[in-house]
Amino acid sequence: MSGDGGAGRPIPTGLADAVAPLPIDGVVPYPPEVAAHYRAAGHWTGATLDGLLREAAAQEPQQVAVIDGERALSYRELDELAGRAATLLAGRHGVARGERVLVQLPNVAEFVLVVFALARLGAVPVLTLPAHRRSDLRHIAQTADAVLIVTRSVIAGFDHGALAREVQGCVPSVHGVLLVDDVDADHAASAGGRRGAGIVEVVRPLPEAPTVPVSPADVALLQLSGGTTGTPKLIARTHDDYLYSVRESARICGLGRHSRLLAAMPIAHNFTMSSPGVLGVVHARGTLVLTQDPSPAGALGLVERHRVTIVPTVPPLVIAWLNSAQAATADLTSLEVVQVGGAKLSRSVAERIEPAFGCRLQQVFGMAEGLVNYTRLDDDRETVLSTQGLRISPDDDVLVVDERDRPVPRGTAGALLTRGPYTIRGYFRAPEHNARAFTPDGFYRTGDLVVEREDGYLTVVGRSKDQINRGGEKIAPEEVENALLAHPDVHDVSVTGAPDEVLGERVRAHVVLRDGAAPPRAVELRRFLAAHGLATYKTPDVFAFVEALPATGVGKVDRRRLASAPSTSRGRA
Ligand code: OOB
Repeated sequence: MSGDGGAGRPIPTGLADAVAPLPIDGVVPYPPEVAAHYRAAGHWTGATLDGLLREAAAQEPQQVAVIDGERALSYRELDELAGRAATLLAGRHGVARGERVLVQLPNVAEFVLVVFALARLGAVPVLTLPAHRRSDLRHIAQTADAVLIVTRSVIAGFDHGALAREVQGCVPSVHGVLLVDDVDADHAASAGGRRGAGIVEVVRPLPEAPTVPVSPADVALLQLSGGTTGTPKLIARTHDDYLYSVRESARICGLGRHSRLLAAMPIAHNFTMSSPGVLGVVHARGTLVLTQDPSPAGALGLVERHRVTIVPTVPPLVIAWLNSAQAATADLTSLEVVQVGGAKLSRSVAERIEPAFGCRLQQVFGMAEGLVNYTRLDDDRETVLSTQGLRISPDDDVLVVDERDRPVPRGTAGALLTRGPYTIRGYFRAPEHNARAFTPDGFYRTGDLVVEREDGYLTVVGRSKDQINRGGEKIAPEEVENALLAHPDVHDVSVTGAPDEVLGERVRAHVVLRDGAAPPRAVELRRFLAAHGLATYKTPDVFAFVEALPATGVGKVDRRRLASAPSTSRGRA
């Protein structure tokens, strides 16, 4: 290990220079005395996202940071490229400290590069999923006042360049689109740029941008909430709070320099980013293996090829791997931990994981809003199979309450409320929603029903929020209903979850047609919803045409009755 980072550069401390936090309107701050406690307790260390990479590059310049297909980037290369990409972002797109940039990228090295390039400028990535479409993106870009959209021309056969331009066209704050695989698409004529050149190639000759000093209390990135209303909510995570959860997650999951984490789930998701995920790997100076192909052959093939040690999954993904031929044939001896989270893992599936993969199972119950629970690697078998783990921090306040917010006895099911050193105090620019989603003393109402053991371990037993969890993908019924109501033949609609063995839940739409309208075919309705800009994963799996929607005593739609109704209708046609 070289003392000067191997490049004559001083070793950065990872600690932000003392600059005042940037007030970003709409961020709900931690109360000052609470923040002081988190600092005094050593949870908040003053480290920043940029410092995280700088330090890794200084201490382990040669270590491979990212493997993406046949490409590999060392920590030094990643750090230098991030600095050069920052020069491009600042110089050509005018991106400055505190500004929000919408990032929509698949699991490719450019995602990591762009996130760290933005961090160098003190700019704020807004992490969207490739599956998001116009309706979500427009709302997110508007709420965040995003100045730029960074994406790729095509992801999984879909024209994201066109989508980004469409969003740019309807959101005035967005003044540019940067395609990482065709950087000069916008500038081909004016600047004489060459079409089709990727960001790595284009930025190579550029000088590295210096680090823009930020405050560790600044927003590091914006995550998306699964949402329970018609529009997604934005979650502003600060450097201090996010990196605390990252460091502790890396420790709890046993990450070290030897660790190789396979990102087969969407990389922008909070689980893949921080639990311990991408950032945990950088913290531990391990290696990140990226793939856009989560199939058993693709993913388990990479485990074998790159000697992967840890892999985050959601239940349907791990079920597909368990049921595959590769589970028996691939050499999985390098695996130490298979993490499963995002949705409830059934006991029967949980029991199969350790024998099939020859490694530890770790259950992860987390949320982009903050709180993450893990079963620990040395927990007994019963705990690992039957609980969703224990909170990260002794300062995570966990309350299990009845419908009047009174604590229930241990061992009794109740609603989970939480606050703590890495849990937000309110969504970004959503004061009305915050009044409902947070208690007056700052607890987040998770909407999850849990049972807490004497020792603090939680088991998720249900949900009180209006949300569908489709194998870890979160869907707000209201958003799907609003989209369907725009259809000329639809008079009324209610969207619920329907039980599914693999996904946990599927999306079912109960549709009342206008008088005289013939039931449209499921494919037509799906096409309509796609044209409406609804994300594909939110599109109903099943449409049920009903005469009327059942009502509760107070005249609201009786979702519970609908949810338990047998499935009578058209599936994915
Ligand atoms: C993770 O984050 P989100 O924001 O996509 O979703 C959070 C919600 C939780 O409130 C809960 O309803 C559900 O997803 N959930 C689980 C679960 N993990 C998450 N429900 C049952 N069992 C589990 N193990 O999903 C997320 C964020 C960080 C790490 C892991 C997952």
